[in-house]
Amino acid sequence: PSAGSDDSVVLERRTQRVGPPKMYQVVLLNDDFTPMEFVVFIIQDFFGKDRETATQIMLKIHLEGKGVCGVYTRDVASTKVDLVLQASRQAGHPLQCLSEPVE
Ligand code: NFA
Repeated sequence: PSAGSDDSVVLERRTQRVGPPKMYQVVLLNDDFTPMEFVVFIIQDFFGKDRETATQIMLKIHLEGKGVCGVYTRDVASTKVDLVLQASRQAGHPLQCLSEPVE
């Protein structure tokens, strides 16, 4: 750590990072209340899937309890989670969304 002119602490990476960044999968969880059509809409709009693929993912979540909607770098995954939760609450649905490291 080194002090900047404003005394704020700056952390510098001193090792070279080699290889791809750690990836995070964004997962939707099943619940008894969110309409299937709303989940399909979310998967299409926020994860860029076509209607058929979105429907397959929604049904997997419905039947198995959870399903991966996409895999992204940490910040993008975190933003997807925030946007999905915001849209779901705004629509009055309890849909749960989270991100977790791949592997
Ligand atoms: N289980 C919900 C229903 O029967 C549908 C659903 C699917 C909800 C996937 C959340 C995630 N209406």
